[in-house]
Amino acid sequence: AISRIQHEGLRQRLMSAEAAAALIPPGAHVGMSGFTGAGYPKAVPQALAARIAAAHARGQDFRIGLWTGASTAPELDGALAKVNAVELRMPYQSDPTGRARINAGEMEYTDIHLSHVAQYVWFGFFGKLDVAVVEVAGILPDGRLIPSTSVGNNKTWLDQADKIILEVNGRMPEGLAGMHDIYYGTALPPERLPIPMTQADQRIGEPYLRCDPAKVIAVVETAQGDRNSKFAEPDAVSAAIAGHLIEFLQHEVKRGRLSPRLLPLQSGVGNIANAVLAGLNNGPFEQLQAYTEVLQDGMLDMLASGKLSHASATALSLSPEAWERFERDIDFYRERVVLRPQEISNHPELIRRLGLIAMNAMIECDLYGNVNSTHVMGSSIMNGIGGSGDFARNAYLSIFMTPSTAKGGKISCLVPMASHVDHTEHDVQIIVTEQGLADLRGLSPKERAALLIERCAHPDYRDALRDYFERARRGAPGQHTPHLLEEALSWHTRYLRQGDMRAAT
Ligand code: 0RQ
Repeated sequence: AISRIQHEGLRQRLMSAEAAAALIPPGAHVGMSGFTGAGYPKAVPQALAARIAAAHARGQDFRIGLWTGASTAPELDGALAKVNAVELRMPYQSDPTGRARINAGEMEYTDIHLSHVAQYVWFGFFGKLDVAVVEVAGILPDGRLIPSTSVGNNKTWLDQADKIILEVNGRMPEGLAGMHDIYYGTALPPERLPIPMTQADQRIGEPYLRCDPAKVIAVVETAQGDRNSKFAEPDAVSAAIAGHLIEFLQHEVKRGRLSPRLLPLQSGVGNIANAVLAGLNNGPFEQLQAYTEVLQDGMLDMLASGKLSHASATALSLSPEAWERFERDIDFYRERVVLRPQEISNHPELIRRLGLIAMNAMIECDLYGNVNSTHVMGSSIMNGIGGSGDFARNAYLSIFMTPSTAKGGKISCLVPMASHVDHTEHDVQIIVTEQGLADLRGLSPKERAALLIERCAHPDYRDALRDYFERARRGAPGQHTPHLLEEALSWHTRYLRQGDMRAAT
C-alpha cells in the first residue's frame, strides 16, 4: 500500500480517518469528491459524522457546508445527514436520509446545474472553500494525484481549498492511471478562451490532478470499493420507451438529419436510460460515440461489443458485475474511456459544438412541453437537476423520457401544468413514454398539447387531458398557451387530497 503514496513528504502526513476528521472545523465549507456513487471518500466523512454526533450530544453546534460533484453514497451523504451534520448541501443528492432532511426543512439545499458549480466557486458565489476531502488512486513522487473513479469537481476543490485531506484508496485499480483528462485551461472572464475540443474522444489536458503538497494536512489510507448499485433488468415499460426512441433515431437517419453513426450520446442515469442503451446495443447503429456525464452498465456493454467506439464521462456508475468486468479489462477500457472534470463533461460550449443527443428521465411534463425533473407535487425535492439542464438546453436533440404514469397508475406524468419547471418548453424537443413518442420540434404550444395527449398520455388519463385542453381552448383569456389557472394544478391537489390523480368515480 505504501507504494501508492510515492511522495515522501505526504507519506509523513499519514494518519487515521479520526485524526483527519478532527482537522475539519465547525462551519467549514467542505468540498468532497464523489459523483453518482463513484470516487467518494470512504472513511473521513464517517469519522466526521461521529465527531459531529459527539459534539451535538454535548450540546455544541457543529455543522458544515457540504459540496460535492454529484450524489455520493451512504458512507458520505447518508452518514452526515443521519447526524444532521449538514447546514447546506450542493449541488446534487439522492440519499434517502438527506432527501428526508431537506424535505422536512432541516437541511438547506441549493440545486444547481452541474457545469456551473466549479465556476461559481471560482467566482466566489458560495464563499471560501475551506477544506477539500478527495479520494485518489495514488500519489506520484512529485505530489500529483492519480484520480479515482470520478473526477467531478476535484480539480476545483484542490485548487480552491485552503487545506486538503487525501484518501488514498488501495482498492482502486492501478490501471486507472492514464484514463483521466484534466483540463487546466479554464480562465475566468474576461480572460476566457475557447476550449480546444472538437471531437468527443479528444484529450486536451493532463492525466493527473495537480496538488500543492503544502496544503495537504492529512493523508488517509482506505481499501473499500465504490457503492456500485445494481440496475433493474429492463422491464416492458422501459423496453417500449427504448423501442420508440430507436425507431425515431432510424427515422432521423432516413430523413438525412442524422448520419448512421448518429451524434455523441448523452444518457442520464437510471433504469430507463440503461434500457435505452441496451436497445442501442442490439440496434442498427454502428461506431457510436458517447459524450456524457456518467458511464453506466449499458455503455460498458456497448464498448465491449464494439457498438460504441469510445466514451467520455466524468464518472463511472457501475453495478457490481459490470465493475468486475471493468477492472478485469481495464487496459481495453483505458483506450476507449476518458474521465474529465464535470465542468468539461457538461460544458455548454462543448455540448453545442459536438451536437449531442441528450436523453434524460423526468418526473412529469405538461401539455406544452415544460419538464419537471426534480420535484414531487410542487414542493418536495427528489434528487436535483444534475446535468440534465446543461445538456437539454445545448444539445442537438433534447429528449425526455418517463413512464406515462407513476405510483401504480395513481399519478399521470403528463399533467395540465407542471408543478415545477426545470426545463422550459424552449429546451425540450422530444417526449417519450411507453405509449409513444411526441416530436415537438417546430410546433406551437397548442400543436404540442394535441400531439402529447395522443402520443404520450396513458389511456386512463387521455380523456381528462383532452377535456382540460378543449375547455382551456374555449375559456382561457389567451389562446397562445391556453390554461384554466384555477384548475391547472388541480390534478396535483387531488393527488395530495385523495392519493390518486384520477377523479373519484
Ligand atoms: O419513486 O421509487 O418512491 O416510487 O420518482 O422514478 O421511474 O424509478 O425513474 O430512477 O429514472 O428517476 C427524474 C427522478 C427519474 C431522475 C428522475 C417517482 C417514482 C420513483 C424515480 P419511488 P423512476 P428514475 C444526468 C441526468 C434529474 C437529474 C438528471 C433524476 C422516483 O432521472 O433525478 O436528469 N433526474 N440527471 O415513483 C411523483 C411523478 C413521478 C414520481 C416518477 N410524476 N410524480 N413521483 N416518480 N414520476 C445524471 C446526473 O445528473 C447525475
